[in-house]
Amino acid sequence: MYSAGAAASPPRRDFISVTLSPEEAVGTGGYNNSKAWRRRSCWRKWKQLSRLQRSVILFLFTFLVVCGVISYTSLGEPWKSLTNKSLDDQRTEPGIPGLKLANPAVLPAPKKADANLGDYPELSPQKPPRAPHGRRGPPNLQIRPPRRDVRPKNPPDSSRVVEEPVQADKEEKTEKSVISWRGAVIEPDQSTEPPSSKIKEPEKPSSVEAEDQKEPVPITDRQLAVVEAFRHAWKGYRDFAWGHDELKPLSKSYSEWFGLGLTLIDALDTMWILGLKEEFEEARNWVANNLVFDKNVDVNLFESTIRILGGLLSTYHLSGDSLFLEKAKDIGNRLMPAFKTPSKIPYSDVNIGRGTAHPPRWTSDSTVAEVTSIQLEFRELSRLTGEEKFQKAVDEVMKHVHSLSGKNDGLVPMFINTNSGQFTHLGVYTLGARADSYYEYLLKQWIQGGKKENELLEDYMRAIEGVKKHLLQRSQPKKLTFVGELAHGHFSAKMDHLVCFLPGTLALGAHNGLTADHMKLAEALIETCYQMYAQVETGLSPEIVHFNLHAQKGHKDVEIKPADRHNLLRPETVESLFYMYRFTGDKKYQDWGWEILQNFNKYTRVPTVGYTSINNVQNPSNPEPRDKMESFFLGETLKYMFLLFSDDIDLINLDKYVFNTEAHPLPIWVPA
Ligand code: DMJ
Repeated sequence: MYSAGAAASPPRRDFISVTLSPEEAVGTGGYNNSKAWRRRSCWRKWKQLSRLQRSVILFLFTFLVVCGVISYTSLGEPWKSLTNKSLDDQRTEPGIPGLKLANPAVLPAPKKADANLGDYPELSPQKPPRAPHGRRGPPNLQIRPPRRDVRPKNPPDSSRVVEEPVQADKEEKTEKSVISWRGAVIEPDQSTEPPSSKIKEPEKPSSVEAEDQKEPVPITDRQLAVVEAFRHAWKGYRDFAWGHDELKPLSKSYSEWFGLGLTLIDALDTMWILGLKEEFEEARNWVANNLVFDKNVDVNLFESTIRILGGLLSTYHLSGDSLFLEKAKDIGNRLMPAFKTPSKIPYSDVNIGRGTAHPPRWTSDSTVAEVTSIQLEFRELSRLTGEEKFQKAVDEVMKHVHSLSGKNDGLVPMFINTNSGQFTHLGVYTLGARADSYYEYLLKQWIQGGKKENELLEDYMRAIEGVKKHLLQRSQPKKLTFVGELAHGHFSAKMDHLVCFLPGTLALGAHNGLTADHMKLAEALIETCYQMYAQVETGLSPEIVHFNLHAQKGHKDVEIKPADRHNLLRPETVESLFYMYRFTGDKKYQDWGWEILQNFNKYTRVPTVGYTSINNVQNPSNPEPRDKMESFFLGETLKYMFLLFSDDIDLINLDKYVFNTEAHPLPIWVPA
């Protein structure tokens, strides 16, 4: 036993006194390392420290704890991902021991042009409906490319390796799936749910929901040139045709078709997109104070749907102004009598004041394109109002046409009888006038509805196969791929300018996951449509061209008949250029559009005001102005030009909106 300090000595602060109890002394109890002993011993030692010493120790301890917490939180994430990564690295393909998913699989090659339709999962019967009608909002894309991929400089080869690791259960599905031009697939079970006919809740406009919050993309010089062209056209309309259907720019007057301010309504959303606020406000006031549908006037169901109903709906979505929805409801209701026919295939004309409808005087037929290209608008009207009757009427037309015989590998005749509901004038097939937008709306309805309505996709895929089989040919000498016509088994090398909607539609399908060869065909066809301008003396396309199938000295690919050499300021080529630029980023499409705009300025611009259709695209010294500016020049042609020259993919994002056939963007629905 010993003491390390005298008990009677005065307390000193510069040394530590340790007193051992007898049990603690060596030799009495031996070495004791019990927990209780250690705890007591530490506590005693702590108490024997001076206040300064304790403070220093406490400070150091606290400092170490704080450092530890900070370093744990900052290392946490990398640590977690490191852990996950190593787990992923170790994960193997089920059923294939040892095969690591880190090695991406190669997808099967795209289907050939004559691929059996049974290969497409979309063509299998639909599952029963699961949920009510889709709501508006961001798209539900099966294949949503990352932003950086939206505009690849070089569209990838269809057989390229998929960059993302393949999911465990993908392999079997890819065999049955349609392969996109980006090498992605459409899953069979994602395309099986038809829309419900039950529409309950009215919807809000798309502008009300959050748009992407981002810096505005600066407007380009070419876009400014489009704004200038629009202003020039609009000034003519405003000064000489205000509130009437069309401007006659040479005579500085107007023409009426329905007497409903067609140009003004068609141009509303273009002004919104171009940022022409003042012009928009003035036009809005006219709609508020002067647009009256209670008129004893016959209107064409198709034209008033795509231009007026479509224009009002898209303007409602862009502006959020309920005035436009009220007007859309009004015209929509007034068009409904057209569907009161024995077959439910609508009549071509409706008296919107009297509530009566009728076919043209000389026939009880309607045009196939007309009765099948009103669906996007009526379906959207149902979704917005909650009234199912609009959608029911147009869906019935599609179902009926789907079930009809008389198609040729998916290609439809041009007429349908409103009494019998059967196709008439069988044996003639075209992608031009009277049939064109039937094909366009098959794809666009499928996109609008969230890619669930299998019958629409089935009909679209079949029709494109039919085009490839019966209507595609190559011209001489440039070997341009074009879409001709078939009449009772005879091929005609005639192509309407209207057919130039097709490259854009094919590209849109490819963007939404359809087969890679649709994109290839789109690239070939847009080149042809451009040549329909470039090979002509004014650099403007005629209404119709005939292609040379055999090389002849001194002949170009494109021949023009005297009756076909007019140009109505139509949009189809510019429309397709817009899609092609959006999806490929290839600047040549912008350059082609720029050439076309300059030629419109050169040969169709009336120096004082407005633009005019012309009679002769082959005569640069006198293109013979027609004295009429079509409403679609402002509604479509200039809008697509403006969008073509933009590098902002969110300026009408094609994953959120689908354009109707008059270039009015409508929202893509989200599945419930
Ligand atoms: C427009 O009214 C529409 O684009 C329609 O689908 C076809 N005709 C004109 C434009 O050319």
